[in-house]
Amino acid sequence: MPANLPPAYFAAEKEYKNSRTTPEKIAALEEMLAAMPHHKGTDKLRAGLTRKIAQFKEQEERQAKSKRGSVFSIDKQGAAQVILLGLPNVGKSTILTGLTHAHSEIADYPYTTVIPVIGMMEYEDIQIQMVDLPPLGDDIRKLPYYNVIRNADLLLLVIDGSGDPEVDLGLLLDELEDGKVFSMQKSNEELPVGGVVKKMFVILNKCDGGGEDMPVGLDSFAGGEIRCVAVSAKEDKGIERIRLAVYEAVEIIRVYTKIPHQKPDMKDPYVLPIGSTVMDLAREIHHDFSDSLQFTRVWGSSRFEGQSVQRDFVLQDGDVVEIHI
Ligand SMILES: Nc1nc2c(ncn2[C@@H]2O[C@H](COP(=O)(O)OP(=O)(O)OP(=O)(O)O)[C@@H](O)[C@H]2O)c(=O)[nH]1
Ligand SMILES: [Mg+2]
Repeated sequence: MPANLPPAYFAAEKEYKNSRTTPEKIAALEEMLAAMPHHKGTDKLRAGLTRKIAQFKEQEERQAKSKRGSVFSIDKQGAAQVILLGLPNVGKSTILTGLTHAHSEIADYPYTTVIPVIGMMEYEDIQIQMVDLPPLGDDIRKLPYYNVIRNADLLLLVIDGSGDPEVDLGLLLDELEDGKVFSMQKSNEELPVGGVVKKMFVILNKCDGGGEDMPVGLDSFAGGEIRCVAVSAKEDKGIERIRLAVYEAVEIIRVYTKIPHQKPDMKDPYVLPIGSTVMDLAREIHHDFSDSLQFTRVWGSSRFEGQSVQRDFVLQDGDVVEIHI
């Protein structure tokens, strides 16, 4: 029996052929199905379309699932990766918004942030990656949440300063310990199998109305175990202290390079861990450089400007280096 298909069917079929994405394909197939008259001659065609729609929907679901997983695998960018984490509603997203140009939804109800939100924080001439994580909650270990935490260079534990900070910090540290993540105080001998030690400090948020009297910078907190920065993200107070404290805590230096007889490039510094040597810098610039390195001159931390230094010379933040190969 002939199918006798109407023009609307062929228009939808054309749309289907031109469609690129899975949702577009599903929409076009559904239009084809809707335009198809109901009679014996179309039964086979109808069954075929229904099957195709089901296959594409399955594919769409698979794609959505893999996307949900991948939001928790965050490539490092910039000089360091820093994670904002804490209990719900403590102001993590407000802090991210204050420190970066990123937009993270802020609301007065808990569990607002559902996937990590990433922003870049400027510190003088470098950029540091900040990640606003969904709050710690009951089902957190089901998520690949701890992969993000274990991979980070620094954790910022955000605590509500208007509540009971000591109790909340205890909860947070217990939660992290359950995920085998420990603060620097844990010595290596005490570490359980699979345990990692992370640099971390506390941001005591919601210290509103502090003005100039607000506790200055990094006061000791929780028995002096973990350093603390008091801020009011809502009133935009203390945010600059976070910037500086993060820079200090990630323990990096910026080193500038110069070509002989030219002015140094003071724009894009090389970022290296504290304690790095001239040799480490040479390797960072190009892996072959370390073999062919002849001599190096340094301006800044060496005793004489432009002094020639050895390969194992330990560089300082702000040094200008001229490498001769
Ligand atoms: N009083 C006061 N309120 C603040 C401060 N910082 C943030 N808030 C408020 O606290 C509420 C929660 O802020 P968010 O930034 O969404 O908190 P969050 O930790 O990201 O919340 P979740 O994503 O749900 O975990 C909002 O109503 C903010 O306006 C602050 O310094 N003082
Ligand atoms: Mg949030």
